[in-house]
Amino acid sequence: MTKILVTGGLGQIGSELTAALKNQYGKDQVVTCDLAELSQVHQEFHPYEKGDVLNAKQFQDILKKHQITEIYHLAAILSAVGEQKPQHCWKVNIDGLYNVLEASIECGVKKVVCPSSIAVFGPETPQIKTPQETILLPKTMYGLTKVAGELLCDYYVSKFNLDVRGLRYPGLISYKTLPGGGTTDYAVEIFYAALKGEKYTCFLKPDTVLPMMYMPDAVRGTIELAETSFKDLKHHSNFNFASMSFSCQELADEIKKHIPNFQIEYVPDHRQQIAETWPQSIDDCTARKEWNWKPQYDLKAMVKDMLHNLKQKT
Ligand code: NAD
Ligand code: AKB
Repeated sequence: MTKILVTGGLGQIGSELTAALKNQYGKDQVVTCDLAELSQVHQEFHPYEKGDVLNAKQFQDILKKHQITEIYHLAAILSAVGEQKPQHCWKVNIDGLYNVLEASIECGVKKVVCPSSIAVFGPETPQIKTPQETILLPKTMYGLTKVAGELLCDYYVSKFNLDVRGLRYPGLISYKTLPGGGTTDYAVEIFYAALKGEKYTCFLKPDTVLPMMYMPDAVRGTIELAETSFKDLKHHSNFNFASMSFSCQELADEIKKHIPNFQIEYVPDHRQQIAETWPQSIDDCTARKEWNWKPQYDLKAMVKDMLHNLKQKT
């Protein structure tokens, strides 16, 4: 029987992926793991284990206790925080991943899903319709942990026959949990300000274009990749994954169609430099071919749905 562990399960993606996996596999079949104390964690995330992926022994004990067969490994440090704390970013994203992969072999885990990011690309990469196979020369600590992470995951596939899969997520937009310190976080924060009637100060320039995706597409795509037969996959840990691209100005203009008084100003900070090293759009034809990936939300549909759901929440 499938028994799933979601590391980093209280984060922006984990909090939504956990719910989707519980719907699919059963409430008790999905264990959430994160740094928070059990007493601080809402019932919807139970069964829950407080666990640090840097503690290899503790992590193995969790796998054994729950007889885990699949892991969605989401515990990580994102790009903006990673530039503030590069050593910690390396530790969590590389040592943490290594512990998860080693523990998976030791404890007989059958499948590991581990996200990568568009942060694997750098300024030398073609920025428009970035191909699947291309130059990977990131300039951030986060980006280089993601390149090394992809290579490490693929090594465990070929060397140890461990089934490891991963996608290069673009910036993800969601209403349930706030993002955890990335360069694309503006595309979530902007909605909160707009609905509060506040002027939003955007930390990127108005014409900065980045690849983005709405969370329902990201969650569905992740589960679809996880459920594809291993024999149908030629790639494993590094699928380009895309749906929409827009500039900060284009997002603000779309929000203004619903909230005409919405105001925005642009005060670029250190995150502008990171954004400028990333692609503007992604070619995901390999994901479309190998596991039939197809997004459902474009900018217009995403903005309408975000505003609708955030209004219910606030
Ligand atoms: P997040 O920051 O929202 O959540 C990460 C979670 O990991 C947090 O809840 C945090 O408490 C936990 N964590 C941190 N250090 C830990 C440790 N040592 N042990 C256990 N847990 C720890 O991140 P997210 O946005 O949900 O990202 C999940 C994955 O997806 C990451 O690998 C990230 O690089 C990738 N990704 C996310 C995006 C995005 O836009 N959200 C885009 C590209 C890739
Ligand atoms: C970040 O901005 O760090 C993430 C990512 C694209 O990996 N959202």
